[in-house]
Amino acid sequence: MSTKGFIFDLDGVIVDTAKYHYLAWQQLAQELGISFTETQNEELKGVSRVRSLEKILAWGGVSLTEEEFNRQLQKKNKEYLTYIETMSEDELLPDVKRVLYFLKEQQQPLALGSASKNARLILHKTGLFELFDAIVDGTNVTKAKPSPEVFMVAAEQLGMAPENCIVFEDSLAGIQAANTAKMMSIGVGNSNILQQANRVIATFTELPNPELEALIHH
Ligand code: B16
Ligand code: MG
Repeated sequence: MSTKGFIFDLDGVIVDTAKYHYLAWQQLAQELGISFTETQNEELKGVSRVRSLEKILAWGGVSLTEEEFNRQLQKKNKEYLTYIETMSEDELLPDVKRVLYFLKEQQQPLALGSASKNARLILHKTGLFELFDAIVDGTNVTKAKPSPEVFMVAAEQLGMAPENCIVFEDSLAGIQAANTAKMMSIGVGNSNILQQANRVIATFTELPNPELEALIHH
């Protein structure tokens, strides 16, 4: 039996939480008198919470004491969690459920590789938690993407060699992380942004079951 380790990013691949991150960061930016656009929000995709705040402050030319910085981080997450609280499986991106259940049926090991510290909560809310054999998130790793750490730890937890892992990612930093880890990278989203990926799909709808089978036997 052929086996691959399938590693999924969370935000932008399984669910679209970027819109909630944006709303929460926007509220914070407004309170600090920083204007912050949706284009700038693109640059925060796949970026850790701490690094995101550093970037927003730099855009606004604002500096904060360490205490205030941490207070703002907590406030942002509290606001973000108010959106996550009402999430359900209705918010899964197109065909995510089909892909995960098909791979599970084919006895393929599944891992999550996300920068988010809220990943487990989101998986519970969307009913996917039990499907994953390994969950590696912002609470488990020290180096952010494009470091390959998150995906290397995921492969290790699955007991799979990196060359036999396939990563689904929506951010350029995540694609670079997968490439550095010597894994197959599949970009989910805009092919202009994700040019460095081995392959790009707009959504999982472009990956019907026979193609998933082909990836398993690749
Ligand atoms: P949290 P991913 C990332 O998730 C998001 O893309 C990014 O915008 C966010 O800042 C980061 O998680 C940290 O999230 O504040 O929940 O810890 O794409 O790596 O799944
Ligand atoms: Mg992402």
